[in-house]
Amino acid sequence: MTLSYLTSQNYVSVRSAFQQVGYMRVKRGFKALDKVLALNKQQIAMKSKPKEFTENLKLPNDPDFGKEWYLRNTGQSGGVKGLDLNVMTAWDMGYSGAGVTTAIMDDGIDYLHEDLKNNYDADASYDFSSNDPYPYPRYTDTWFNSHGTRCAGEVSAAKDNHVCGVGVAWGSKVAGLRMLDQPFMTDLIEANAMGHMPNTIDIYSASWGPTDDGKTVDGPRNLTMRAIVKGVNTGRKGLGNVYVWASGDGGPNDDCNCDGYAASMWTISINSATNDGQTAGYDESCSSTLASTFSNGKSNSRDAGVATTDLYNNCTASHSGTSAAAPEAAGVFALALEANRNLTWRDMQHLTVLTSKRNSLYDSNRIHKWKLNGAHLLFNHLFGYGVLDAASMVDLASQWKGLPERFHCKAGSVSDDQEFTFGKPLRMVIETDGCFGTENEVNYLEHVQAFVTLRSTYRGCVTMYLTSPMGTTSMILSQRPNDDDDKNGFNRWPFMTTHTWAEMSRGVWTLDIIMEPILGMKTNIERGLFKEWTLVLHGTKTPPYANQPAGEQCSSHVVTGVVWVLLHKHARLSAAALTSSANDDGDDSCGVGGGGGDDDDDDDDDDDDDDDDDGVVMMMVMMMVVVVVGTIMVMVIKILKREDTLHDGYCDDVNDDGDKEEEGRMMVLMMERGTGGLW
Ligand SMILES: [Ca+2]
Ligand SMILES: [Ca+2]
Ligand SMILES: [Ca+2]
Ligand SMILES: [Ca+2]
Repeated sequence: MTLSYLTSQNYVSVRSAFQQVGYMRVKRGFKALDKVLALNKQQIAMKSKPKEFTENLKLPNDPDFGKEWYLRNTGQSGGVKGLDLNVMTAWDMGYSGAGVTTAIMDDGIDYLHEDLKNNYDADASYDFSSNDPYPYPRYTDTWFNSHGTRCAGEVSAAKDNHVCGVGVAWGSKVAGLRMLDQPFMTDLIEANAMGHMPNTIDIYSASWGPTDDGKTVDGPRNLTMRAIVKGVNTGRKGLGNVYVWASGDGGPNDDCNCDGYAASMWTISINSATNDGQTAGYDESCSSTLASTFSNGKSNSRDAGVATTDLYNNCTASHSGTSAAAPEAAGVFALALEANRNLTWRDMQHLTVLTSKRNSLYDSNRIHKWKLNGAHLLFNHLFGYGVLDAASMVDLASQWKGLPERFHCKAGSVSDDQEFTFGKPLRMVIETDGCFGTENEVNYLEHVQAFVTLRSTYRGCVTMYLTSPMGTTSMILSQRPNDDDDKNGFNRWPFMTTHTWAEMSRGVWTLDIIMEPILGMKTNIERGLFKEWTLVLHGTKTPPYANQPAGEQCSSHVVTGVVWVLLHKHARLSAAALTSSANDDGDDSCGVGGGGGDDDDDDDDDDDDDDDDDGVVMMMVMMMVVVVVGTIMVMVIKILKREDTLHDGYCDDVNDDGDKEEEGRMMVLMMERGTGGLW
C-alpha cells in the first residue's frame, strides 16, 4: 500500500512506503437488532396515524416532521416546548443550506433513498472502505450499517416531498465518505476521507472515534492530523473546512478530552441534550466541547429519539447517541454558510460560541452548573456554550465581519518530577504576558491547550483543573473509573478548553492535579508522577469582536434577539453601552432591556433550589402596589431590583458571585473598546 493509491489517478512517484497499522474506530449509537426492529415497527404504526397540522404556521408536509422535536419542539414526546434548534425561523428567513455540501464520514449512505437522492452529491462522494466511487452501505441482517444514512437524513433530507422527515439544511447537498466499514481503521483511510475534495466539501461530519470504554487515550495519527490541519488551513479555498465531531458516547465514566479528535481545536465537538434539557446517560463531557444539539430523550416515549431517514427507503424515529447530535450541528452550519459564504472555520466557532443558548439545558445531577467566564460568556462543562440556535446563527452570520488574525503563544512550561497521591495534590502556576511584544502576541483567547506529561499507578484516579487569570476553572480531565492504565500515562497530551473563550490571556494560570479514590471502588493508595506541563494560548492580538455588528440593526425581532444574546452573552453591556459603537449617548433605541426580558433564554427552568418564578412574584407585587399604596415605594424598589437581576442575571448560579460579575463586565468594556477606552 502506498500513499498514492487513493489520492491520485496519476501515478505519483513513490518516495516511501509503509505498512498501515490497524486500530479500532467505533461508530456511536448502534442499537441491537431486536430493538431496531421493535422501534421500526412502532414507527410504521405511527406513520399511519393522521397528523395534526392545525397551526397556521406553514409546516412541511413530510409525515415524520411532527416527530422531529429537535427541529420544532412543541412538547411532543414529553419534551420541553421550545427546546429545539430554532430552524423554522431560519427557514422562514429564506435559508435552507443551498450551495453548501456536507460530507458524512461513516459507513455509507443509501443514496437511492427517496428522501436523499436529490440532495446526494455523487461527485463529492467516495468509498474508502472498498475503494470505489459508490459509498453504498454493505448489507447485514442487523442493518448495522444504517449509521451514515441516518446522519445524512438529519442534515439534508428533502422537504415537502411527503417522505420521512426534513433535514436541518434540506436545500444543502450531502456527500457520502464510506470509511468505517472494514475490519480495522487505518491512518491512511482516515486521512484520505478527511481531506477528500476540500474545495467542494464545506463541512465534514463525524460521529465516531476511539473506543468509548473509558480507558482509551487516542487520537488522530500522523497523516490524519496533517489532513485536518491542511483542511483547516487550505480547504474551501483557504477559508478552512469545518469539521464537526460527536463528543462521544462513553457516558460520565469517559472524558472526551482523552479523545484526540473531539479535543482538537480544529473540530467543533458537539454534545447532545435530550428533549427535556438533560444530558443522556451515554453523554460524554469535557472542556473542549463547544456546543450541543439533540439526541434521544430519556422519556419513555419511543418518539423521543431522533427521527430521520433509514436504510432501504425506510424512516426511523430512533437514531441515537451523540452520533445523532453532530449531523444536526453540520446542518445548522450549512445554513450559516449559505448566509455567509465567506465564513472561515474560526468564524464558525465564534458564531457557535456567541449564538448558542442555555435554553433549558441543565445537569440533572446538579454537578455541572452554568457559569460565566471572564468575558461574560455562559458555559457549562456538559453543554459547552449551549444549544445551537439556527435563527440566531444565520442572522449573525449574515452580518458577520472577519476576525482579526489568529496567533499562537507558548505561554510557558513547568518541567519537574513531582509526586502526587491521595490527599497530596499538586498545584503549579505559569505566569504569562501572552507573548506581549512578540509576533505571537495573544491577548484575547480562543482555544487554550495544556500539554501534560504524567504517569500514575491508576490513570483513572487523576483529575486536572486549569484556572485562567480571569478566574475561570476548566476541568480538563475528569476521573475515569475504568482507566486502570499504570504504564503509559499521558505523554504531552493536549488537554483543551474552550471555556476561557474571549478572555484576556495575561496573568497567572494554575494547574491543579488531584488524585482521589474512585467513589465506590476499592483501590490501593495510588500514586502519580508529574513530568511536564506546557501551556499554549491561541487567539488574537486585538479584540475579536471590535468589527462586529453590535446593536445597530434593530429592525427585526430576530436581530434584536441576536443583539440581546450578543450583549448578554458576550458582553452584557448596560443598555447605555448597547449602541456605543454607533453613538455614545446611551440612546436605547433597540429596547434591548425589554426585548431581552421576553427572550426565552429567561426560561430559567433550572436546577437550582431557589427556583422562584420571577414572573409570578412580579405579578403579585404589582397587585400589591395597586392595593396597598402605602408600601408602593418599598415594593417598587424591590421589583426594580428583581427585574434587574432577571434581565441581567441570566442564570442564578452566577448571581451568587456579584463581585466577579462586576469585574467581568468592566473587563469586557475594556475589551470591546480597546484598553485605552473607558477606563
Ligand atoms: Ca462501494
Ligand atoms: Ca422528506
Ligand atoms: Ca470517548
Ligand atoms: Ca473539538
